[in-house]
Amino acid sequence: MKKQRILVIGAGGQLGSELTQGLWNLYGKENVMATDVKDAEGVLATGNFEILDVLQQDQLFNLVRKNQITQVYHLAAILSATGEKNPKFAWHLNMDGLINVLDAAVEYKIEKVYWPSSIAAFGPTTPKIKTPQHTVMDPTTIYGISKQAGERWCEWYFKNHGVDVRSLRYPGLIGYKTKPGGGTTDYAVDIFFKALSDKKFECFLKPDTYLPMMYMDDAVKATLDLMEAPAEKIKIRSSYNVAGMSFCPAEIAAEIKKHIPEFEITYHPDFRQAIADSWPKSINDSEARIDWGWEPQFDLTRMTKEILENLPQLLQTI
Ligand code: AKB
Repeated sequence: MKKQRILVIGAGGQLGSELTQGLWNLYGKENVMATDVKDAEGVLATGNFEILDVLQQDQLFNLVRKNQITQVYHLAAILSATGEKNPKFAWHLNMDGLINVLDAAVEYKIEKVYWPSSIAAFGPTTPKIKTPQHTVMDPTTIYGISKQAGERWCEWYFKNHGVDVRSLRYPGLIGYKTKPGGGTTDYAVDIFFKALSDKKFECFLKPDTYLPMMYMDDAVKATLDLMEAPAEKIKIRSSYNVAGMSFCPAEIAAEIKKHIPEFEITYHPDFRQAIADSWPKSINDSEARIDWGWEPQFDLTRMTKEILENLPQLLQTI
Protein backbone atom coordinates (compact mmCIF):
# COMPACT_ATOMS: atom_id res chain seq x y z
CA MET A 1 0.00 0.00 0.00
CA LYS A 2 1.27 3.48 -0.86
CA LYS A 3 2.43 5.51 2.13
CA GLN A 4 -0.09 8.23 2.98
CA ARG A 5 0.99 11.82 3.56
CA ILE A 6 -1.74 13.79 5.34
CA LEU A 7 -2.29 17.54 5.44
CA VAL A 8 -4.59 19.01 8.13
CA ILE A 9 -5.66 22.61 7.53
CA GLY A 10 -7.04 24.41 10.58
CA ALA A 11 -5.35 21.93 12.92
CA GLY A 12 -5.30 24.37 15.85
CA GLY A 13 -9.10 24.44 16.15
CA GLN A 14 -11.43 22.45 18.41
CA LEU A 15 -11.84 19.52 16.00
CA GLY A 16 -8.47 19.93 14.26
CA SER A 17 -6.29 19.28 17.27
CA GLU A 18 -8.12 16.08 18.24
CA LEU A 19 -8.43 14.83 14.67
CA THR A 20 -4.70 15.42 14.11
CA GLN A 21 -3.97 13.14 17.08
CA GLY A 22 -6.35 10.51 15.63
CA LEU A 23 -4.43 10.73 12.34
CA TRP A 24 -1.08 10.38 14.18
CA ASN A 25 -2.36 7.08 15.61
CA LEU A 26 -3.51 5.86 12.22
CA TYR A 27 -0.70 6.99 9.93
CA GLY A 28 2.25 7.81 12.23
CA LYS A 29 3.18 11.25 13.49
CA GLU A 30 5.85 11.66 10.80
CA ASN A 31 3.23 11.36 8.02
CA VAL A 32 0.88 14.09 9.24
CA MET A 33 1.52 17.76 8.51
CA ALA A 34 -0.64 19.96 10.76
CA THR A 35 -1.15 23.58 9.68
CA ASP A 36 -2.96 26.65 10.93
CA VAL A 37 -2.81 30.44 10.53
CA LYS A 38 -1.64 30.62 14.16
CA ASP A 39 1.35 28.98 15.83
CA ALA A 40 0.97 25.47 17.24
CA GLU A 41 0.09 25.18 20.93
CA GLY A 42 0.20 22.26 23.36
CA VAL A 43 0.39 18.75 21.99
CA LEU A 44 0.21 19.93 18.34
CA ALA A 45 3.65 21.51 18.71
CA THR A 46 5.13 18.03 19.25
CA GLY A 47 4.40 16.97 15.64
CA ASN A 48 5.10 18.36 12.15
CA PHE A 49 3.59 21.82 12.00
CA GLU A 50 3.66 24.73 9.53
CA ILE A 51 1.86 28.03 9.30
CA LEU A 52 -0.59 28.01 6.37
CA ASP A 53 -3.23 30.49 5.24
CA VAL A 54 -5.51 28.44 2.99
CA LEU A 55 -6.51 31.62 1.17
CA GLN A 56 -2.95 31.91 -0.17
CA GLN A 57 -3.18 29.48 -3.07
CA ASP A 58 0.60 29.53 -3.78
CA GLN A 59 1.42 28.65 -0.15
CA LEU A 60 -1.09 25.78 -0.23
CA PHE A 61 0.05 24.42 -3.60
CA ASN A 62 3.76 24.58 -2.60
CA LEU A 63 3.10 22.78 0.66
CA VAL A 64 1.12 20.02 -1.10
CA ARG A 65 3.82 19.61 -3.76
CA LYS A 66 6.82 19.71 -1.42
CA ASN A 67 5.30 17.22 1.03
CA GLN A 68 3.76 14.94 -1.63
CA ILE A 69 0.42 15.14 0.12
CA THR A 70 -2.04 12.30 -0.60
CA GLN A 71 -4.94 13.30 1.71
CA VAL A 72 -6.21 16.69 2.90
CA TYR A 73 -8.45 17.40 5.89
CA HIS A 74 -9.62 20.98 5.37
CA LEU A 75 -11.15 22.27 8.62
CA ALA A 76 -10.42 26.02 8.57
CA ALA A 77 -13.70 27.96 8.77
CA ILE A 78 -15.55 30.78 10.51
CA LEU A 79 -18.49 29.41 12.53
CA SER A 80 -22.10 30.58 12.76
CA ALA A 81 -22.06 33.31 15.43
CA THR A 82 -18.74 34.90 14.41
CA GLY A 83 -19.74 34.66 10.74
CA GLU A 84 -22.76 36.90 11.33
CA LYS A 85 -20.45 39.62 12.67
CA ASN A 86 -18.12 39.53 9.65
CA PRO A 87 -20.19 37.97 6.85
CA LYS A 88 -17.98 38.94 3.88
CA PHE A 89 -14.85 37.50 5.43
CA ALA A 90 -16.72 34.36 6.56
CA TRP A 91 -17.89 33.82 2.98
CA HIS A 92 -14.39 34.49 1.59
CA LEU A 93 -12.64 32.07 3.96
CA ASN A 94 -15.29 29.36 3.93
CA MET A 95 -15.75 29.34 0.12
CA ASP A 96 -12.43 30.37 -1.39
CA GLY A 97 -10.51 28.21 1.10
CA LEU A 98 -12.53 25.17 0.02
CA ILE A 99 -12.14 25.92 -3.69
CA ASN A 100 -8.35 26.33 -3.27
CA VAL A 101 -8.24 22.88 -1.64
CA LEU A 102 -10.39 21.27 -4.35
CA ASP A 103 -8.21 22.88 -7.05
CA ALA A 104 -5.09 21.56 -5.32
CA ALA A 105 -6.70 18.10 -5.33
CA VAL A 106 -7.16 18.31 -9.11
CA GLU A 107 -3.70 19.81 -9.80
CA TYR A 108 -1.73 17.38 -7.61
CA LYS A 109 -4.03 14.35 -7.91
CA ILE A 110 -4.65 14.23 -4.16
CA GLU A 111 -6.26 10.87 -3.38
CA LYS A 112 -8.84 11.97 -0.79
CA VAL A 113 -10.19 15.25 0.60
CA TYR A 114 -12.22 15.74 3.79
CA TRP A 115 -14.31 18.87 4.33
CA PRO A 116 -16.87 19.38 7.12
CA SER A 117 -20.39 20.62 6.52
CA SER A 118 -22.83 21.28 9.37
CA ILE A 119 -26.44 21.13 10.55
CA ALA A 120 -26.25 24.89 9.87
CA ALA A 121 -26.81 24.04 6.18
CA PHE A 122 -30.47 23.45 7.15
CA GLY A 123 -32.93 26.28 7.77
CA PRO A 124 -36.24 27.30 9.34
CA THR A 125 -38.47 25.41 6.88
CA THR A 126 -36.41 22.19 7.10
CA PRO A 127 -38.32 19.45 9.02
CA LYS A 128 -36.96 19.85 12.56
CA ILE A 129 -37.35 16.39 14.04
CA LYS A 130 -35.20 13.57 12.67
CA THR A 131 -34.22 15.81 9.75
CA PRO A 132 -33.72 13.57 6.72
CA GLN A 133 -30.63 13.50 4.48
CA HIS A 134 -32.47 14.94 1.48
CA THR A 135 -34.88 17.73 2.37
CA VAL A 136 -35.53 21.46 2.18
CA MET A 137 -32.35 23.44 2.93
CA ASP A 138 -32.76 27.18 3.38
CA PRO A 139 -29.93 28.28 5.72
CA THR A 140 -30.18 31.77 7.19
CA THR A 141 -26.62 32.34 8.47
CA ILE A 142 -23.66 33.12 6.21
CA TYR A 143 -21.91 30.12 7.75
CA GLY A 144 -24.88 27.89 6.84
CA ILE A 145 -25.11 29.35 3.33
CA SER A 146 -21.39 28.69 2.84
CA LYS A 147 -21.84 25.11 4.06
CA GLN A 148 -24.74 24.49 1.68
CA ALA A 149 -22.82 26.00 -1.25
CA GLY A 150 -19.69 24.05 -0.20
CA GLU A 151 -21.66 20.80 -0.36
CA ARG A 152 -22.62 21.60 -3.94
CA TRP A 153 -19.00 22.45 -4.83
CA CYS A 154 -17.80 19.12 -3.37
CA GLU A 155 -20.36 17.19 -5.39
CA TRP A 156 -19.42 19.18 -8.51
CA TYR A 157 -15.67 18.45 -8.15
CA PHE A 158 -16.46 14.76 -7.59
CA LYS A 159 -18.65 14.56 -10.71
CA ASN A 160 -16.57 16.76 -13.02
CA HIS A 161 -13.01 16.15 -11.82
CA GLY A 162 -13.25 12.80 -10.02
CA VAL A 163 -12.03 14.30 -6.71
CA ASP A 164 -12.69 11.74 -3.93
CA VAL A 165 -14.12 14.32 -1.55
CA ARG A 166 -16.04 13.21 1.54
CA SER A 167 -17.99 15.20 4.10
CA LEU A 168 -20.14 15.08 7.26
CA ARG A 169 -22.81 17.49 8.43
CA TYR A 170 -21.56 17.84 12.02
CA PRO A 171 -23.97 18.61 14.85
CA GLY A 172 -22.61 20.83 17.66
CA LEU A 173 -19.28 19.28 18.70
CA ILE A 174 -18.51 18.96 22.39
CA GLY A 175 -14.97 18.42 23.62
CA TYR A 176 -13.01 19.71 26.58
CA LYS A 177 -9.39 19.55 25.38
CA THR A 178 -9.52 22.64 23.15
CA LYS A 179 -12.04 25.44 23.50
CA PRO A 180 -14.26 26.12 20.48
CA GLY A 181 -14.72 29.58 19.02
CA GLY A 182 -17.68 31.39 17.55
CA GLY A 183 -20.35 28.71 17.33
CA THR A 184 -23.98 28.69 18.52
CA THR A 185 -23.71 25.22 20.03
CA ASP A 186 -20.59 26.21 22.01
CA TYR A 187 -22.62 26.89 25.16
CA ALA A 188 -22.55 23.12 25.66
CA VAL A 189 -18.74 23.29 25.96
CA ASP A 190 -18.47 26.47 28.07
CA ILE A 191 -21.00 25.10 30.56
CA PHE A 192 -18.49 22.44 31.72
CA PHE A 193 -15.69 24.98 32.29
CA LYS A 194 -18.02 27.33 34.22
CA ALA A 195 -19.59 24.48 36.21
CA LEU A 196 -16.13 23.58 37.52
CA SER A 197 -14.77 27.11 38.05
CA ASP A 198 -17.87 29.11 39.19
CA LYS A 199 -20.55 26.48 39.91
CA LYS A 200 -22.88 28.61 37.77
CA PHE A 201 -23.44 29.37 34.10
CA GLU A 202 -25.43 31.99 32.17
CA CYS A 203 -26.75 30.43 28.97
CA PHE A 204 -27.32 32.47 25.79
CA LEU A 205 -30.08 30.06 24.66
CA LYS A 206 -33.50 29.36 26.22
CA PRO A 207 -33.81 26.30 28.50
CA ASP A 208 -35.85 24.21 26.01
CA THR A 209 -33.74 24.81 22.88
CA TYR A 210 -33.05 21.31 21.57
CA LEU A 211 -30.09 20.93 19.18
CA PRO A 212 -28.26 17.96 17.67
CA MET A 213 -24.88 17.46 19.41
CA MET A 214 -21.96 15.02 19.30
CA TYR A 215 -19.09 14.21 21.66
CA MET A 216 -15.66 14.87 20.16
CA ASP A 217 -14.52 11.23 20.30
CA ASP A 218 -17.54 10.28 18.19
CA ALA A 219 -16.81 13.13 15.76
CA VAL A 220 -13.21 11.96 15.28
CA LYS A 221 -14.38 8.37 14.87
CA ALA A 222 -17.08 9.34 12.34
CA THR A 223 -14.55 11.36 10.31
CA LEU A 224 -11.91 8.63 10.24
CA ASP A 225 -14.49 5.88 9.55
CA LEU A 226 -15.84 7.88 6.61
CA MET A 227 -12.34 8.54 5.23
CA GLU A 228 -11.23 4.91 5.67
CA ALA A 229 -14.33 3.45 3.96
CA PRO A 230 -13.84 2.08 0.43
CA ALA A 231 -14.79 4.71 -2.19
CA GLU A 232 -17.64 2.62 -3.60
CA LYS A 233 -19.44 2.76 -0.22
CA ILE A 234 -19.57 6.55 -0.30
CA LYS A 235 -22.85 7.17 -2.10
CA ILE A 236 -23.31 10.78 -0.99
CA ARG A 237 -20.74 13.29 -2.25
CA SER A 238 -22.37 16.43 -0.87
CA SER A 239 -22.30 15.62 2.87
CA TYR A 240 -23.68 12.91 5.16
CA ASN A 241 -26.09 13.55 8.06
CA VAL A 242 -24.56 12.17 11.29
CA ALA A 243 -26.19 12.16 14.72
CA GLY A 244 -24.85 11.64 18.22
CA MET A 245 -27.36 12.95 20.76
CA SER A 246 -29.91 15.72 21.11
CA PHE A 247 -30.52 17.82 24.23
CA CYS A 248 -31.49 21.28 25.47
CA PRO A 249 -29.68 23.54 28.01
CA ALA A 250 -32.01 22.50 30.85
CA GLU A 251 -31.17 18.83 30.25
CA ILE A 252 -27.38 19.24 30.16
CA ALA A 253 -27.60 21.41 33.30
CA ALA A 254 -29.59 18.67 35.08
CA GLU A 255 -26.99 16.09 34.05
CA ILE A 256 -24.14 18.27 35.38
CA LYS A 257 -26.05 18.78 38.65
CA LYS A 258 -25.90 15.02 39.23
CA HIS A 259 -22.10 15.44 39.57
CA ILE A 260 -21.98 18.99 40.99
CA PRO A 261 -25.17 19.44 43.10
CA GLU A 262 -24.57 23.15 43.80
CA PHE A 263 -24.39 24.00 40.04
CA GLU A 264 -26.96 26.59 38.86
CA ILE A 265 -27.89 27.72 35.35
CA THR A 266 -29.55 31.03 34.37
CA TYR A 267 -30.78 32.10 30.94
CA HIS A 268 -30.15 35.28 29.01
CA PRO A 269 -30.92 34.56 25.31
CA ASP A 270 -29.16 36.75 22.72
CA PHE A 271 -28.91 36.84 18.88
CA ARG A 272 -27.75 33.20 18.87
CA GLN A 273 -31.28 32.10 19.91
CA ALA A 274 -32.59 32.93 16.41
CA ILE A 275 -29.74 30.94 14.85
CA ALA A 276 -30.48 27.92 17.06
CA ASP A 277 -34.22 28.21 16.32
CA SER A 278 -33.49 27.95 12.58
CA TRP A 279 -31.67 24.60 12.95
CA PRO A 280 -32.94 21.02 13.32
CA LYS A 281 -33.59 19.58 16.79
CA SER A 282 -32.55 16.05 15.84
CA ILE A 283 -31.05 14.32 12.80
CA ASN A 284 -31.85 11.15 10.84
CA ASP A 285 -28.50 9.62 9.90
CA SER A 286 -29.69 6.33 8.39
CA GLU A 287 -27.69 6.80 5.13
CA ALA A 288 -24.41 7.07 7.09
CA ARG A 289 -25.33 3.98 9.13
CA ILE A 290 -26.22 1.95 6.02
CA ASP A 291 -23.47 3.15 3.64
CA TRP A 292 -20.37 3.01 5.88
CA GLY A 293 -21.55 1.65 9.23
CA TRP A 294 -21.79 4.80 11.37
CA GLU A 295 -22.78 4.26 15.01
CA PRO A 296 -22.24 6.78 17.83
CA GLN A 297 -20.87 5.64 21.22
CA PHE A 298 -21.72 8.57 23.50
CA ASP A 299 -25.03 9.80 24.92
CA LEU A 300 -25.47 12.79 27.24
CA THR A 301 -24.95 10.79 30.44
CA ARG A 302 -21.75 9.07 29.30
CA MET A 303 -20.32 12.27 27.81
CA THR A 304 -21.00 14.36 30.93
CA LYS A 305 -19.39 11.76 33.19
CA GLU A 306 -16.32 11.49 30.95
CA ILE A 307 -15.82 15.28 30.73
CA LEU A 308 -16.31 15.91 34.45
CA GLU A 309 -13.92 13.08 35.31
CA ASN A 310 -11.14 14.35 33.02
CA LEU A 311 -11.45 18.14 32.76
CA PRO A 312 -10.35 18.97 36.35
CA GLN A 313 -7.02 17.17 35.77
CA LEU A 314 -6.48 18.99 32.48
CA LEU A 315 -7.22 22.38 34.09
CA GLN A 316 -4.50 21.72 36.67
CA THR A 317 -1.88 21.31 33.93
CA ILE A 318 -2.75 24.62 32.15
C1 AKB B 1 -21.82 26.31 15.22
O1 AKB B 1 -22.51 26.35 16.23
O2 AKB B 1 -21.66 27.27 14.45
C2 AKB B 1 -21.14 25.01 14.87
C3 AKB B 1 -21.97 24.16 13.97
C4 AKB B 1 -23.27 23.63 14.43
O3 AKB B 1 -21.58 23.91 12.86
N1 AKB B 1 -20.82 24.29 16.06
